[in-house]
Amino acid sequence: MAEINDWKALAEKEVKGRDLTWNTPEGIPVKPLYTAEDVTADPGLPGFAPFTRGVKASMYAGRPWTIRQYAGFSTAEESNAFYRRNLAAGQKGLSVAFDLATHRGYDSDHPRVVGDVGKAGVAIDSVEDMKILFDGIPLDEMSVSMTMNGAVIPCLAFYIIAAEEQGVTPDKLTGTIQNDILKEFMVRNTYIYPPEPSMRIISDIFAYTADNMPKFNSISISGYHMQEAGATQVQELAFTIADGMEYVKYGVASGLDIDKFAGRLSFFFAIGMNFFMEIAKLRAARTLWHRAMTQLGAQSERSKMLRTHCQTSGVSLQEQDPYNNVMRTTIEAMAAMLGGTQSLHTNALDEAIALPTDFSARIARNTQIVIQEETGMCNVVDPLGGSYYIEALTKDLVDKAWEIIERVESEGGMAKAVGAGWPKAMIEEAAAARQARVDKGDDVIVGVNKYRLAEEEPIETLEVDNHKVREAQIARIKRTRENRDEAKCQAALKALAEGAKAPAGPGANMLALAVDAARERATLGEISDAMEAAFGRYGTTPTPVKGVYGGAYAGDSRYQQVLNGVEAVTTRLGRAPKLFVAKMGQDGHDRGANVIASAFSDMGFDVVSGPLFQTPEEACKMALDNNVDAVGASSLAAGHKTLIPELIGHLKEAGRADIKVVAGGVIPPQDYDFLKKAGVQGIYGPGSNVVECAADMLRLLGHNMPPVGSELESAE
Ligand code: MLC
Ligand code: 5AD
Repeated sequence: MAEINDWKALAEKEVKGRDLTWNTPEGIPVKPLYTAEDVTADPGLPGFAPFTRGVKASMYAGRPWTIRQYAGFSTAEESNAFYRRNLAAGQKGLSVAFDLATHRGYDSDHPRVVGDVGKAGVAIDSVEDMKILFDGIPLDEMSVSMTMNGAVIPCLAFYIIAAEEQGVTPDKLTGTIQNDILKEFMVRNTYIYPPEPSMRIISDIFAYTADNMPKFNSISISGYHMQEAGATQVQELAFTIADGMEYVKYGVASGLDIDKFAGRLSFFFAIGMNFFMEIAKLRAARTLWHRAMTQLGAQSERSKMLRTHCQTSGVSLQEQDPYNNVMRTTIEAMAAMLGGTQSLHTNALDEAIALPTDFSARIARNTQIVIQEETGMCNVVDPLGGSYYIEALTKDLVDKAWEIIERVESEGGMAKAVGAGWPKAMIEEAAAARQARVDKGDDVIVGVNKYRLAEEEPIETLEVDNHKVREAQIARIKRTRENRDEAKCQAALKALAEGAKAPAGPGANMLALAVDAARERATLGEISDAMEAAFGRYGTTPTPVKGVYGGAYAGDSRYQQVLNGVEAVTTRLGRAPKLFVAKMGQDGHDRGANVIASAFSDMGFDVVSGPLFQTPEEACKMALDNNVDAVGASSLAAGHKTLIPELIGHLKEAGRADIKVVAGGVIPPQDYDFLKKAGVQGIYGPGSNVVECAADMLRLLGHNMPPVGSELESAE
């Protein structure tokens, strides 16, 4: 029989000595062949510790994963109708997407959220909306996930009361609340309060659900958003497990018995295009959590069992040639199920353009149904168990992630690390490096940086009439306030405000007090304000990384042309051209804004990064105060048609129509004309090459930028 050295010799001969090792972004050298020698330990059996091969003995052969599509838009009525259509067509569990106003604790009538109401999710202002959202959906039968972190207290309270008024007691509720604030401070940015009180809220929810809602998952510890923000799989794994450990430590410190709440902690991971790495990641996550929980003193095996939801990767999907996204999502869905997920959302093909339509949602849902019902893939548990490559990769990921977890632990845990900022910086570096690889064509994206179509047919997308939704919501808030017993409502809000000022403890459980206020029809904004009075509101300014993007481009001729261009403009102006990267509205997706800020700064622009959540007026003021040449408005949550024209209006009023405004992010091509008429001078969707964006910016600033592919040299 041939030996490994024989194989090596033969393979080397075939490729004439070329090194076939693939160095992944996680820093894992992947060899072209794995053999029994690479497998150092038996992974055990599914249903048994450390659950590497799955949390259930029978896995999908016994019960397939839950098809749980994340959705929500416009009003509660429209989202309810959408849910019902999807359930009738084979979806199994619900998952609510709230709009950004709701996430950030503002009622729909608040002046800061004019562009956000009903846009990226459903608007929920009080228990009245929550009741409509689940109208005709029995909450003792349907498991419901709610992605809510900032305004977690009012939303969970509304849910409990909506169920109560359906005649369903809390002990019957099954589902999950995201309730994961640490990753909000790191990457997702829909926090409201500072870290300390935010962690208290989480412990309060653990305590309340452990006592009253034993079937409800009290948290969904999420790595998803880290990968979306650019994290490698090792970073996603490490920081998510470390976040979980931190929550457990807080729960224990607040007086809870670890085994009383740990069995209801759940997880959430992204599944991107690195197929085998993603499968191994889920296996590694289960192994790591078992190790971590053993270390933290859990006794029950249930407490050490990592159960997870997965979502295919949003950032892996493209605006260009969008039907390719169906294939991408299929590959990712297969990785999630081969990794052993409990629940799955598959993204729609129009991900990079707008929210799903009935059509795109159907294809996304059917991707899972086809795998479950047509392929026979569910009949065998952990079918890749024992694959030399998968087992070796699982171990590599466990080891690499554990190194980072040990660093976090040695520095006092994840809350401290988040405060210190290094995990976020690490993720942003990985994001800038990825962007450079894509822009240079080292990482191929079909239809974007390779095989790009000369012309694209527009596809039909969902549009939400934000003004109409806002008016309807405002009318319902008014009716709710008119019909409630004002004295009772105010008394409940007062008790909540006092509880927030008091030290944490059984009489001051935020969720218990908010449930009382929700029953009296207090609104989301009122409940949030009552807590804000004690806790304050949190805000930060981004600090983009430097040198990573530029470093990857050393020696590239087109990049050099841009550097020359920036130099020429600098000489002409007597200072570097100044770009203000603005984030307006309640949209906290800042990967794009940070990547642009890093890359432009590496190219020699003077970049001002605005804080998150500005109003157009505040953004205008910042542009004027800094005397910038251009504003780049980054928008990923559909507020662009309201917010960007308003900004341009304010600049004009201030007599500074000369300041150029460009826009980037998730902007449907159908909106380009509208924005251009409003004065936007450049629009950059997902998949835009950042070096070419900079070249365009130089043109806007009056520089005669040579076309792509021309000789190096440029004249001002
Ligand atoms: C499962 N069960 C079995 C079985 N398989 N019993 C016997 N044999 C088998 N083979 C049992 C389970 O033990 C469980 O009961 C019950 O069936 C349900 O199964 P589950 O596996 O727990 O599934 P589910 O209820 O769907 O819960 C999955 C979860 C949960 C634990 C991961 O937390 C969840 O649904 N999360 C979804 C989170 C989500 O949708 N997030 C969206 C984020 S979007 P028991 O009694 O053991 O519980 C987002 C985007 C953004 O964040 O940024 O806006
Ligand atoms: N409806 C459906 N999917 C949504 N997502 C976010 N909001 C919604 C919504 N309202 C999905 C997208 C996005 C990810 C964070 O969640 O896939 O990339």
